Amino acid sequence: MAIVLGLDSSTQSLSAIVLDTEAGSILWEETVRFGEDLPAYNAPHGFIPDSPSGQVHADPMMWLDALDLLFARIKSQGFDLQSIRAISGAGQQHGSVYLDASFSDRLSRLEPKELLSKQLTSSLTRPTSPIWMDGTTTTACRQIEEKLGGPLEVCRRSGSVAIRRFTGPQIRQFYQQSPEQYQATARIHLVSSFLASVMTGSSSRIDRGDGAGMNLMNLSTGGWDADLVEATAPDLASKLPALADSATVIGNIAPYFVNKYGFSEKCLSVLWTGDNPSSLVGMGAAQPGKVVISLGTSDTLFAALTEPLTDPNGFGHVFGNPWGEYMSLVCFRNGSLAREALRDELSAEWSDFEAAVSRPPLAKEVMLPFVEPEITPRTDGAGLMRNSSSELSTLERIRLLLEGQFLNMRLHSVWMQLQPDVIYVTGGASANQGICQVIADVFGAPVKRLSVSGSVCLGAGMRAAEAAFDESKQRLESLFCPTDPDSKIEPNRSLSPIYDNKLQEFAQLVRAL
Ligand code: ADP
Ligand code: XUL
Repeated sequence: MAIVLGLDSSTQSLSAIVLDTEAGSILWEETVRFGEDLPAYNAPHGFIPDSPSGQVHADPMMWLDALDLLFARIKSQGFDLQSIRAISGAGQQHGSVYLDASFSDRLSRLEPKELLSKQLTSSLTRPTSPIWMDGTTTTACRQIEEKLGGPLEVCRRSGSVAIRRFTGPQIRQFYQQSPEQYQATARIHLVSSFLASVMTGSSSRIDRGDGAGMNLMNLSTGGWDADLVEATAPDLASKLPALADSATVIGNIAPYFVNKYGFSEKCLSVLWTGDNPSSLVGMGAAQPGKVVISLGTSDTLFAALTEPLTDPNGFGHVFGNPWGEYMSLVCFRNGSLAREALRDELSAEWSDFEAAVSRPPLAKEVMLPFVEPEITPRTDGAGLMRNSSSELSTLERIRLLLEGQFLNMRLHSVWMQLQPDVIYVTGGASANQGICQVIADVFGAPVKRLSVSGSVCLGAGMRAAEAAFDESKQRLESLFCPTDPDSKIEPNRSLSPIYDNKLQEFAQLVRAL
């Protein structure tokens, strides 16, 4: 039984949770918001704004400054970081960091008097990191699929057709557009393995759960797929870290953190995973049976699987499950930022999203919720399309947007063959009752939250305890993943026929795009 730290480097923030796994309690929570707390990076939502069309990158040095700021804050508020015995973390999936041969050496002699960013920035061969919101790699995707013999073959091997935000197509595009920098690159890390490397002071391996989001890993062997790697870029095999099981202890924490923030030199560092696989663990959903909807910057729906079931339509994914076999996932780019955009356009508040469900739905109206380019279905700028032009009130517009988001989710998760008795929700927007009510009504299933919010961070802490000290998964789940007894939201079943009709109407609008 131990004190462990879980970290979550997500799109918009870096969060920490400290768990006491003996008492079953949370000792500390802290968040650094990239936009507010690191304004010098001029990234209000964690990514670089006003980039060329479709390009979404972030500054990896911002993630390092967030680490320094996070630990400085926790220390200055009096929490004794020496008590922590193991750390793990999770990163936003698919994003990649490009480093030259000096990276390992610099990691091994990090100087506590300087910031991490100052000491590691010269190792970057690509100054910014493409993240999951980037949609610029259509050509690279097509080329990889052609070389492999088509999208279905890429999907059969890697669990997904070639996907624009996935790391392989991003690497191919970098090699094609910047061959010299590509050649100077000795290591390509995911966000998760990059931050794990920094925390450990040596280049980390990649967890198979997160590695499955690259279009480079072979799901059935659990290793890099030689044909996919070759089709992606020359010499890529030598630039990729090895893959490893999620429960791998990769070393002790780097001396930098011991000397600067007072961590124990015996503190163990456990491999990091992706944010969605980590959330699966933190929601207590690593065994098949629970369906989770995560409402963060992206909206995702996911569930554990024992067999890799792939999406015949090419939108869904199979990732590794850190505490099981596989997980299926479908991801939507128009999540919280689309809700924020409509909120701001209407000069509304989140309380209006709560109030939007207080009146009956408009039975015949549907809205496509694509404020921004969408991943599922792939569309670059459909906007908020509707099937009518009638005048709407503010609350009606909000409700239609929410219905559109969750009709889209229902439509694109049919392939998972799930029939949830309960849907478990997490992520920033899951605090909103109105949003949860629309989910319950559209899916016709009750919605519940867990007592501990922040399932990505929680999952990282639980993984650290299991991997470093062999603590029982069942015990960790029973301690940290109980449902909040007051949170159950029942669906209004009388609305089910209306939403069944709306789903047909919605599917037609999508087909016409
Ligand atoms: P990520 O982990 O991807 O950075 P979070 O899970 O922290 O994202 O969620 C952040 C989002 O939650 C914000 O962009 C915001 O739009 C949304 N959010 C926060 N509070 C509410 C609320 N009360 N109602 C609706 N959305 C909310
Ligand atoms: C999943 C995906 C996003 C990111 C950021 O495929 O792209 O959910 O992991 O959260």
